[in-house]
Amino acid sequence: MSDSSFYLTTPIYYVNSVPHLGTAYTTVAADAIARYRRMTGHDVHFLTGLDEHGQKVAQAAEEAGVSPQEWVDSIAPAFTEAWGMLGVTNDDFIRTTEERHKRGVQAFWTELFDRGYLYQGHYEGWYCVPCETYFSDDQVNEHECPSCGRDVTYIKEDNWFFKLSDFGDRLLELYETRAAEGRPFIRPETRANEVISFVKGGLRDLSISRTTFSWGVPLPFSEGHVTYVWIDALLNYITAIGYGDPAKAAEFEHRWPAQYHFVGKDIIRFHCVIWPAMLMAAGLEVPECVYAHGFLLTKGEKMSKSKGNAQTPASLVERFGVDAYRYYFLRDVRFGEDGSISMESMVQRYNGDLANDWGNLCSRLFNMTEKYFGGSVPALPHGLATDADEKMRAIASALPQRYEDAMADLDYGTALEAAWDLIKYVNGYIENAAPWNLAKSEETLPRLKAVIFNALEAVRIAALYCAPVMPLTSAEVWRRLGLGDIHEVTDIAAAAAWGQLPVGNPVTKGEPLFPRIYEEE
Ligand code: ME8
Repeated sequence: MSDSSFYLTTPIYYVNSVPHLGTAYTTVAADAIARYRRMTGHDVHFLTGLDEHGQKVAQAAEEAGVSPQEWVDSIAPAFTEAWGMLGVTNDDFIRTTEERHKRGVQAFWTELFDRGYLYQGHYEGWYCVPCETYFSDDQVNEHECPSCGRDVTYIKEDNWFFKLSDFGDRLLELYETRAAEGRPFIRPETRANEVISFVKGGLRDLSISRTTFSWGVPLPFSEGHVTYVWIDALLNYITAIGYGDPAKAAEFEHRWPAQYHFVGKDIIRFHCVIWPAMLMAAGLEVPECVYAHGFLLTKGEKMSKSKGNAQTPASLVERFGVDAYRYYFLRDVRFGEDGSISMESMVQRYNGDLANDWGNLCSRLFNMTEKYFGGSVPALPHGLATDADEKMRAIASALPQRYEDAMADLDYGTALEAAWDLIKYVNGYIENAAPWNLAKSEETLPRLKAVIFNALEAVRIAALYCAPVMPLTSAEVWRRLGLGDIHEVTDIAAAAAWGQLPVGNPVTKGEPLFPRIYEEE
């Protein structure tokens, strides 16, 4: 990985249903980081995609009376469309049925085979098709999957195994040394204990192939075996950036290891135990960090396809708009922890933070600029700075570091709060300065100019720091301030330095950014 390379990924989602608020949550959170890191000058590569193999897909296709490929092809567009609608700026979209992926998976198996980490054996035990997970007798109670509660099946197969049990000590050492170095492999760190005790409990070798169906990537050295779907899926993180393709060796070298794998806490063991062990076995570096966030809950329950309470993002976007959607989930749910979501809290956030604080500030201010200065940025008179002006500059100057610290911690709420401190201050500043009174006399004209200039400048800066989460409205605020494309900013801290709003720039009023929503609508 080169210094500026910043590779981040989401899980690749199962194609057994369309995107819902849960899968959108991980994807939007990753997008906000990708956008922010582009604005801090990083060479970002943001990957998402689809997990298209496995027994579950094969069964779903059979029930639908189509081939598995036809089945996955019919669902894939729902994901690309949903991510497009949510303003997700992934640089690549991998589907595990693509040739580049299959080639990479086979290259990986050849490598592990040559290194002596694979052997043939017999598997007998439980399997949950919806979770695509193996379970031992002691994990299964009354034929129920310990993870999703649905029925498990008993399978007996001659499979290939990966010597996962060889890696317990090396994994524990990884968790420990990384934590000691202050760059934990598993985050939030509160989740590490669960993984550590699982590894300490002793790892069993892992069955990595299936023989009773054929919908998967064939093992290159053993006919009739297809790759176990989870292993197939994990490899997407390297096949997408060129692993196994000699023509892409330089790209792989540049991008790998990933900075972040964003996942939900449901799939932490796959990512924090099996995945790093696979990489170690292949002689590859492990990622910088696996971040396992919490669940979105509705009425106290995990939102999921299997519970039937999964909602699609479209209806919320229709009502609130894309930016408010993104804002709500990142502002109201503490990343890393479970969070309850509801229509009431969404309306409240929308009306309070977005319509009242941010949207209203822009409307009032742009209106006043038009009214008092014919819609052009007034010059800031020299030597008239008041304490209130100084304080605003101080809040604005502290914003870049506060925001950076919070985003480095993936603490979106605190990052947004830092931006909101500025927005709220400007609202109070305008209220106290009362430009409508200053406009009444020639004598107070210089002060009026100063107040409007300072407030516009603060809004310019606030828009920069809203942009990773609310890209559309931030771009619009910059347009209304007569500025260039906010998405082209590659040094956000330098762009946020005070005093860069060009005097005389045309300022336009425009429609309200966040029209108020009434509960009964
Ligand atoms: O597990 N709250 O795919 P999947 C928050 N294909 N996030 C949620 C959520 C909720 N209620 N529900 C789902 C798979 N998610 C595998 C991944 S990766 C190599 C293979 C998010 O479609 C969260 O990120 O079941 C979770 O980990 C993921 O969707 C599961 O997606």
